[in-house]
Amino acid sequence: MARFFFITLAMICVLGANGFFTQKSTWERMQASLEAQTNRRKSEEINPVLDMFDRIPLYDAKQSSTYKDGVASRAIDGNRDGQYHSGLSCTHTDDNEDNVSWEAKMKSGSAQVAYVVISNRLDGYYNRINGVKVFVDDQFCGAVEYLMGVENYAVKCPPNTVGSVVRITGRNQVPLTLCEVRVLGNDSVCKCNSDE
Ligand SMILES: [Ca+2]
Repeated sequence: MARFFFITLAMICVLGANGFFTQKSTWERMQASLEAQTNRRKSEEINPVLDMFDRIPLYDAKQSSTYKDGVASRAIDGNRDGQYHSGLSCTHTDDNEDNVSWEAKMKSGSAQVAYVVISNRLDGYYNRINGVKVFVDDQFCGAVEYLMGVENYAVKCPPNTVGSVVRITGRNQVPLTLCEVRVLGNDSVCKCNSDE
């Protein structure tokens, strides 16, 4: 009888502990989901502001290296699909590279830039985008701070930022993946190459 009692007690302890850890992981998942929703909402709040600007067309995209088929032009193909393998619309530089960078020229020759919006990949490796820096010519606009659940990062440039090349630099030893880069502002500053 005593043996049965101890076996039953042991089973209750095991099941109880299992339930505790299951509840904990459920709680953590709920917290992560809530954080992602909050972050997504914050990023969407800025959308009406972005709608006030024109999208500056880009061309001649280049990057410091290319991993397999993740060519630089994918960041300006008009497709924000963040599924790297099925979407075929995100760039990818080599692994283990320093001085990682991507850049493209503005079709208008020069433009006044308000925001540079980067669409992140959505099938993993999300935080590779953290710390990525955005420049317009030599003007530093800002760096991306990765937030769970956020797909699009709007980096604001200082007032009156004018330039002809948008350049994005990554972190050493971390591949740079950009699913889309949109430059928002006013391209009426200069129509030097408007026939392209
Ligand atoms: Ca794309």
